Amino acid sequence: MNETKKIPIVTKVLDANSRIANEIRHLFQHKNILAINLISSPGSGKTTFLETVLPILSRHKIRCGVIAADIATTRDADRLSKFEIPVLQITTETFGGACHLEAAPVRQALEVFPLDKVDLLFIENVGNLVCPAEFDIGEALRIVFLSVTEGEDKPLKYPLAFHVADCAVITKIDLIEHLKFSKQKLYDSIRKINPKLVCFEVSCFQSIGIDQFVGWLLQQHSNKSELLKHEHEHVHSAHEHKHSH
Ligand SMILES: Nc1nc2c(ncn2[C@@H]2O[C@H](COP(=O)(O)OP(=O)(O)O)[C@@H](O)[C@H]2O)c(=O)[nH]1
Ligand SMILES: [Mg+2]
Repeated sequence: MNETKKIPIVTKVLDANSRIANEIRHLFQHKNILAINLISSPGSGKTTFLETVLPILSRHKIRCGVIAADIATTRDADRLSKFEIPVLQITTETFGGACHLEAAPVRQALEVFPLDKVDLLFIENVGNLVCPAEFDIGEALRIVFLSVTEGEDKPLKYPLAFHVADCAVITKIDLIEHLKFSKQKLYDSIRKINPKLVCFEVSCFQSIGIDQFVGWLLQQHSNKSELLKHEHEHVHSAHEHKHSH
């Protein structure tokens, strides 16, 4: 191996977040849990989406759990508590009000989370399209949400979130007729950042695109053993990108 290739590896080993994230990843491997990090700006519809897909996944006999992260409230966990699945809220206020999840609070949450009761764990990150994209939390998949009301240029403005995602869910598609929103421009933006990104257009209010998404997710779940073997291939690029705070 030549010298130039060694440097990023050393950086990664020394990076505390990556180290904890890898511990978490090994825990998920050991427990055979597919963990999915949900990233978006506030209000793009992550919790509503979970409220929509959780009952469907339960009918497919997938045992789900949710860790929801918020700066100050437990509102999302409260909304999800009706499903009788393990739900835990992290309020980052305790960790200095961070605008994103880091691996350390996730590891702490996992110490008390009933991991033996879940096959699939959704981790709803703090609403923010910038910082959450930079932190590996040991997940196997990342989903970025973008509601049509946010505008079709957001993938270009927040490239990292789209670059590190495995799937994009375009939400509130029922509102598109009220907006000047060009799907063509959206997909042009997405393709510039991440040509392979799997995209779904959904409306939770009108049940559009939900079955297609669930189909994809079930496929990922059945391929879990393969997904859990890999380190997140985007970890590196995320950490090369300097955190601005
Ligand atoms: N029109 C429409 N509104 C939605 C849809 N999904 C969520 N919303 C609304 O968007 C707002 C924010 O949703 P929420 O799930 O709390 O977003 P989060 O902050 O990303 O978790 C709420 O007022 C929802 O009712 C949808 O499919 N269509
Ligand atoms: Mg939410």
